[in-house]
Amino acid sequence: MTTIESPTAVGSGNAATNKFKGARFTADTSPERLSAIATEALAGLSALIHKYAVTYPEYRVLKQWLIDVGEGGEWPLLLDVFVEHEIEEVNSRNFQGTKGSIEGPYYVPGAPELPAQCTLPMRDEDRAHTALILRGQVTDLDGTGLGGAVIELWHADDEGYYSQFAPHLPEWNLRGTIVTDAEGRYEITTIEPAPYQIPTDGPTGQFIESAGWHPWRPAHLHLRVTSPDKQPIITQLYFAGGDWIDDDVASATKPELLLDPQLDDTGRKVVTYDFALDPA
Ligand code: MBD
Ligand code: FE
Repeated sequence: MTTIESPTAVGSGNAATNKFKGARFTADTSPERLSAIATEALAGLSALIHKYAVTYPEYRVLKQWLIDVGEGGEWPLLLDVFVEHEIEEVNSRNFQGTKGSIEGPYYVPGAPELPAQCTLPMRDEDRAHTALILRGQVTDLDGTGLGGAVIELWHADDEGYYSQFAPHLPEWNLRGTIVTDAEGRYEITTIEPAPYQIPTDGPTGQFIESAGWHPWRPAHLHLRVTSPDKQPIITQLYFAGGDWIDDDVASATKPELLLDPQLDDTGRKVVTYDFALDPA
C-alpha cells in the first residue's frame, strides 16, 4: 500500500517560496525613489499605529505572525492575495488589449508543449468531471491572427489543488503550453476548477479567520499569452454566476474576464474567448 501525503499550508507555501527564490529578481530603482516610497510606507504605518494606539501585545503578536509567515513559506501567498492586484492595476493602465489579472503564487514555466487543439494533462479522476472546452483566437489590436502565439494555461483541479503545490498530483497536471495554429486559433479541453480556499492551517488563513474575513477565490483559469513583439498578457478567466465572483479575497476579478460556458449536445461545456495583445 502506498501512503499519499495530504496537502498542507506549509507544503504549498514552501513550494511557492522555493520556486520564487529560484529566480533572483532585480529592479532599477534609484536611491531617491526607494527613499520616497519607504518614507511614505513608514509614515502610513506610523499614522495607523497612532490612530489605533497599537498596544505592545499587538506589536508582539504582529512580530510573531510575520516570523510565522516566513517560516510557513507564505510570503508569495500573502503578497499575491493582498497586494498584487494593485501592482497589476497601475501597470496595465495604458493597455488597450485583453485585460490582465494577477499571476498569483502558482505559475510554473515550462509546462508540456501542446498543439493548438489539445487536452491538458489530467488524471482519470479529473477526466471524470464535465469537460470544459476553451477555444478562441489570439490577435493583435487590429484583429489579425497571431499564428504561433503561446498560451500557458494552469489551474486548480476539482478540489482546488494546483500541481507542484500539492504532493499527491502529477507534476504537470492541468498545466500546458499551447501553440496557436497559423491563424492564432486554439481549442483546449480541460475541466472546470473548483473555487480556491486559502489554506486554513497556515498564518495567512489564521489571519483571515481572526479578522472575520473569508478565505475564498472564485474558480479561475490562469493564462499567460505571448507572441513576438507583443506585450505579454498574464490574466485569469472566471465563471459567470460562480461563488465568490463579486467577493474575491484577492480582489482580482474584472467583468471583462467572465466566461459563460454552454453545454453542447455531447455533454461538454464550451466557451469562446479571444485574446488581443498590445504591441510591445
Ligand atoms: C491562487 O490560486 C491564486 O490565483 C492567487 C492569486 C492567490 C492564491 C491562490
Ligand atoms: Fe489561482
